Amino acid sequence: MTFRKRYTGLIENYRDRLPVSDNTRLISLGEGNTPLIQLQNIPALLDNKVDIYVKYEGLNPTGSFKDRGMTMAVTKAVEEGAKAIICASTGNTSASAAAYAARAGITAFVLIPDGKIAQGKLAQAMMEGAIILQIKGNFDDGMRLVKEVASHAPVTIVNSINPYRLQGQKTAAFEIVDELGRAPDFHCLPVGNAGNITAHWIGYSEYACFGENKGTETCAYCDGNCKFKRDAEVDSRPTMVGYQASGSAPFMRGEMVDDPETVATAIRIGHPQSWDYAWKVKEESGGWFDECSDEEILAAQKLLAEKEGVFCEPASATSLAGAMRDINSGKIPEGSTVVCTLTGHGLKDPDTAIKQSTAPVVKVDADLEQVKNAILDNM
Ligand code: AN7
Repeated sequence: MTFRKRYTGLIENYRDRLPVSDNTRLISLGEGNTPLIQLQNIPALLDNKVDIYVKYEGLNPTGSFKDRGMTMAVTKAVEEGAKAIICASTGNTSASAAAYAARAGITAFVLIPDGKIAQGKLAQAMMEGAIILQIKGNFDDGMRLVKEVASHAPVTIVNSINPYRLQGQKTAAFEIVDELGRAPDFHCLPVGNAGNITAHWIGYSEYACFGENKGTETCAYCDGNCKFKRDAEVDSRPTMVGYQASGSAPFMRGEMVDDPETVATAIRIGHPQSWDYAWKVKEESGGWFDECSDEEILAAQKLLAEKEGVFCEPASATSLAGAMRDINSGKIPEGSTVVCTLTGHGLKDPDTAIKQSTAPVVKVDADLEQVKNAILDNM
């Protein structure tokens, strides 16, 4: 009997493209390798015909894409002798940091905004033994404090300003290209700090610039000295599209936003940390930013769950909400292959889901006749 090789995480899988050595102790929970699901029912509802795939990052070990960056950041922190890590977070980063710190046997300090974090994320950080500092302020206040305190205390910052985070997260682009055999035409993401859109662009760029210096003039990250091998024949990169929630859309305003507000608490961020990188991604890829209202975001979240059985958190649905609008308008043209990243799992934020749900809850006695009638009435 032969066994399929056990999948042991993205560092092991893309080892030659990540900054680890043979002696590095890998702090991994088997992250990455998430499903790229082709939508079957939603495209038929749109005005123009396109192929849409969703990269379901909610199926990472702690339920969000943050695990890709965290396995790298915590692996390097431990290698460099850190005993504690710290982050500010709208929720997912704290859940991920707590888990990887637990795995490594070090301490995680997480700064979260008072009352504006989804229940699932808080539950995770608490169970995983993080020390939670709930601040009277928003994510941006937390981020400022984290940067300040790190020069006064022996803690390693694991927010996406830690360059290892983006290195880990770039592997999502590798996985997509490995599966499709090419880069998609458009890649749509929700944007908060803009770390993830930047990481994807790094990944696509590395894959497009390959082998014997094919396509070197398009790659800004390797100085034309790509040394890697890859399977897929890729010499193209997608157009990158970043969508923000209207109430916290600094990239649309062209300046920082001081009081960000949105139901999508994960992206309630007014001072993005990867501001300059993200503008560069937009320019280099010929892409754009746009914004979605809270109503559009929640409608897309619900549509995805109802029509495809894929449950993501509100922030994640921003990618699909924006993409659907741009497909209908033709800005994303007919015939395109589109990937939307679903950054986090729907179970992260049960309160928002239940609040907007219109699913009929039929109350019946524990009685065969009543159950039967309820079924026949609702067929
Ligand atoms: C589900 O957890 O910033 O543009 O502190 O959790 O790379 O910031 C979360 C961000 C999108 C935005 N979707 O990604 C945090 C945090 C979900 C998220 C984003 C986040 P970036």
